[in-house]
Amino acid sequence: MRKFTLISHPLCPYVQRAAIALGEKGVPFDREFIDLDNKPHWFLEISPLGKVPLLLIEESGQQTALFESAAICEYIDETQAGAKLHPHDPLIRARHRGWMEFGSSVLADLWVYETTSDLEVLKARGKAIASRFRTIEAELSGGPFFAGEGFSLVDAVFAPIFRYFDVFDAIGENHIFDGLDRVQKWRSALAKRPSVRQAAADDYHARLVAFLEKHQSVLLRASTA
Ligand SMILES: N[C@@H](CCC(=O)N[C@@H](CS)C(=O)NCC(=O)O)C(=O)O
Repeated sequence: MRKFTLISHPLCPYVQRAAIALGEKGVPFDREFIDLDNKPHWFLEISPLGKVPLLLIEESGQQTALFESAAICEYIDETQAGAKLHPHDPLIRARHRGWMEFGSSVLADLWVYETTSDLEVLKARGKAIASRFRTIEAELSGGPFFAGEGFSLVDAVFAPIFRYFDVFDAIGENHIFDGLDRVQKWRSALAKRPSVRQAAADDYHARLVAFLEKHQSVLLRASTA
């Protein structure tokens, strides 16, 4: 019997990917939250990059630490029962891996977008993110999910990205999804998915606002309209 523990941070979108994949497969797991500003010694010893998520797997007295969210998600998909989260066809699977990486590039833009105290930087990153979503709009078809009816790891990557905007939209207008009907429908379908809802803490919104305040984010005082 394997025991899973997800080493987490409450705001980390990469952690949420792994939690969503575990949730989709109905796998019970424990979560342990760490302070990334004061990383515990035991964590640094087992995390090669010093980053969350880590998935600790205990089996027959042995513990293995998996790192990197994409590797963790694929391991979960390959070893746990339930609907497959990666396509069977190698060509389509490779495309999905590409879109997962695309999601990581959106996260890189989002980091600057949410932490900058410079309005011009905020506007430029907002445009860059909107452009990324226009690219995705062209890739989406009937929905409700990225690849249609079946939930995939690409959905697990984008659900935490959309969760940021649930908070940003409550702060002010950003127009990032204007005119992107398919992206907006995809975003709403993901927000309703139980695995997505359960992947973040109940106080996520308040924590993200506190994070923005800590960084003196210009998002808190300016609309990019
Ligand atoms: N490529 C990694 C990125 C993980 C990542 O950037 N995690 C952040 C938190 S969201 C982290 O642990 N940062 C701590 C640090 O870089 O010191 C993955 O996909 O797992």
